[in-house]
Amino acid sequence: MEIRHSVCSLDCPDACSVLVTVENGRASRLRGNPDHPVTRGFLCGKVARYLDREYSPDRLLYPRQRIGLKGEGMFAPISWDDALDLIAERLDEISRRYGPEAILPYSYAGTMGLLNGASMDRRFFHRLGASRLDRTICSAAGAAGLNASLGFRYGTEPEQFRHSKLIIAWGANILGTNVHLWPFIVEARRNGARFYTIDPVRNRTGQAADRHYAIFPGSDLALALGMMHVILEDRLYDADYVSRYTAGFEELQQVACRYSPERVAALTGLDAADIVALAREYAATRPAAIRLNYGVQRSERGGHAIRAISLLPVLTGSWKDVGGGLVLSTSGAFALNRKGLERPDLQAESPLGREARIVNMSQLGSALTETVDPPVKALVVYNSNPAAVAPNRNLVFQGLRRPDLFTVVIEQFQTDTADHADVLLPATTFLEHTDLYLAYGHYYLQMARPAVAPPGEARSNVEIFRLLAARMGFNDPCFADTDDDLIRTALASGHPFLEGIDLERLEGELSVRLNVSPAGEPFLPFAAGQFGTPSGKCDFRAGEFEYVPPVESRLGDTALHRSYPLELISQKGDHGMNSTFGNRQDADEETRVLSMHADDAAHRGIRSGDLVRIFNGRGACVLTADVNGRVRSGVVSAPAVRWGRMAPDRHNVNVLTSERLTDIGGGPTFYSCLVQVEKCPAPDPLPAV
Ligand SMILES: Nc1nc2c(c(=O)[nH]1)N[C@H]1C(S)=C(S)[C@@H](COP(=O)(O)OP(=O)(O)OC[C@H]3O[C@@H](n4cnc5c(=O)[nH]c(N)nc54)[C@H](O)[C@@H]3O)O[C@H]1N2
Ligand SMILES: Nc1nc2c(c(=O)[nH]1)N[C@H]1C(S)=C(S)[C@@H](COP(=O)(O)OP(=O)(O)OC[C@H]3O[C@@H](n4cnc5c(=O)[nH]c(N)nc54)[C@H](O)[C@@H]3O)O[C@H]1N2
Ligand code: SF4
Ligand SMILES: [Mo]
Repeated sequence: MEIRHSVCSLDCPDACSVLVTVENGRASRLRGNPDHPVTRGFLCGKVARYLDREYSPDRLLYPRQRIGLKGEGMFAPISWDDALDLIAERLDEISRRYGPEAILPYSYAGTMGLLNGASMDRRFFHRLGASRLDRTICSAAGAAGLNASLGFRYGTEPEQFRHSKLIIAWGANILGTNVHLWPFIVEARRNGARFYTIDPVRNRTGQAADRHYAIFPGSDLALALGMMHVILEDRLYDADYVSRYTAGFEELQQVACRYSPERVAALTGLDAADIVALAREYAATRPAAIRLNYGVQRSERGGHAIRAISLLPVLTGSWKDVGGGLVLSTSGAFALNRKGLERPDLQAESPLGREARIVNMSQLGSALTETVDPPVKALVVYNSNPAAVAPNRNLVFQGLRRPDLFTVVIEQFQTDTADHADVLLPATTFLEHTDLYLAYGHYYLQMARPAVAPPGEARSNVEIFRLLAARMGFNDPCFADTDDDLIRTALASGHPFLEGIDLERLEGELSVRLNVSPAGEPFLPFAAGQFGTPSGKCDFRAGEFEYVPPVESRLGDTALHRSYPLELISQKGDHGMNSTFGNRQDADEETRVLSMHADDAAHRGIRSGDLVRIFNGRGACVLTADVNGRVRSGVVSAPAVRWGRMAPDRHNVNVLTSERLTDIGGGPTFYSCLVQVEKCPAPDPLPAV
């Protein structure tokens, strides 16, 4: 028996340090590393049971070739050699005939590992001259918002939340999606801190809060401006901090003065008195920390909302306090040598000879059905399940089912997307390959070696793209780089946060804190200004801050709202990881539920347990109603993302979501989605594929 070390690769802020018990080459137990300062000896429920996935009889173990119709999921075996030859041949042919931009990679954060997420794959597509994918589907609007205000994508350390006296979870389901922050919040509350949630859905985190603010979906920008209004009017801001480290204060005052508590109450659905009290308490409590998560920015005004919320701790000078400030992501501190890993310069050597066009991944349906010059003729999917997770799923299906589209899918399981592959290749899990991990919820860089051997003929993404590069005749030496070469390249950015961190040190220590502050001292990123904006000052200039309700909201397009009067939030499920555990029973059960308010259910004759049909102009799906007090009237909520192939009607909520993009950043608007709900006697008949 041996204990090996690994890192959870799932798309989660916590990036846990994992101890793997291995007996006779087989993993028998996973647990959280007790010595890791954020993992602190526990894993979430999903990953504590990861070995059922690792050793599942449903794992894809050998390459396969489609024999049935696209979407039907019928495949025959093919050897690795034949599969790679076939892919190389088809990509080459498509590139010659239509130009290389007719090839589109599609990947997201199935693994957060840098090597298997964004290294050899990027090099391959750059050298090919393929279309570049704008990876917007999760955090693009939030990133744009933070960059506009703070200039950096980092913030308060999770460990410092224990010192806070007021913690606001703003669009953040901490117990579900960031559970390793929770012990620090528990510690703070034990020392007298109050804990509030601002969220249209009262999920487990909201139920555990001292106060819950059930805000209208997508109206956070108005609330942030309303809080500023109060803070400014009551002179509760930190005049010294503001004058030293910010620009555009007068402009902010002019905008905020228009957002009186009464006006904001009408826009957000909160009580004016509550807005005033919240703003005063936030500004007067030291230290006060905001855990902002990505829920806020999945709506039409999400980018500016993030921008405005992240100005609150600037206004109050909360960044000066240990246990103050705000965090949306910490990933910007991992200043790795991305260019070296991804080699965008290889595009110059491609048949295209220039930078390739950019395709927004949040509009995959349109990309596959409408794009011309050239049309997308080949799609290579890895680390993602777009047939389940991308918006306007019916349009995505139209694209994926085009007979002339050549689709390669690299997967661990037979997902909705895998069902549409022409060639399906089996991928390793994080327990089976080497990788380097940043985090978006803490400041520890980690690396992992394989804990167990891959089953069957599964291969890592790095290896697959290395092999494909050789098949295509790409002879740049970078395609022969080993995993260790890639790690060394990634670390060689010269950035002070990475100074003294090399492969040998990582191998020895497994997890290394970035040099964001001297050892033992808290990281206070903006205590003395030092914003990442061109001027170094926080940019208050608020010209674009006028709050206009989302088109798809109760205060948006009136005609649309009349037809589809309910705002759907399809937030993250506790048992899932986007669609990753969609084949597990608990995840499937969770994602088949639609939470409704009693009034909305009653006048539709709906009771808990009834099958309901949710629909709008883009599609319809069947879920089970639960009248549970988690949402206010006019809002419904269904955790995402269900595997369509598990559902009796083969659909999930993404048949309802739209390709409309956020105000800034080009992100998706999953949570600005109007629907109607009706009681349905039976599921829709099975669609023909
Ligand atoms: N268990 C679990 N953990 C996960 C994931 C998962 O699927 N399951 N997914 C991972 C991924 S990919 C990500 S990006 C992170 C995301 O982590 P979070 O951002 O925490 O997750 P979300 O569920 O997208 O949104 C958080 C909360 O925002 C709320 N919300 C929705 N719209 C609004 C709004 O307009 N205003 C406000 N104030 N709140 C709103 C939702 O109801 C939800 O409770 O979690 C990661 N961790
Ligand atoms: N309605 C609705 N839709 C959403 C969201 C929502 O909240 N509501 N959330 C959105 C968000 S925030 C995100 S991030 C996206 C996430 O969407 P995706 O990036 O598609 O994430 P997952 O659904 O987790 O699927 C990841 C896939 O990668 C595979 N995988 C894991 N590791 C590896 C590997 O090493 N190699 C290969 N080849 N494959 C691997 C897994 O088996 C899994 O099928 O979904 C978005 N879609
Ligand atoms: S999903 Fe998140 S909380 Fe769960 S083990 Fe992985 S990193 Fe930790
Ligand atoms: Mo995400």
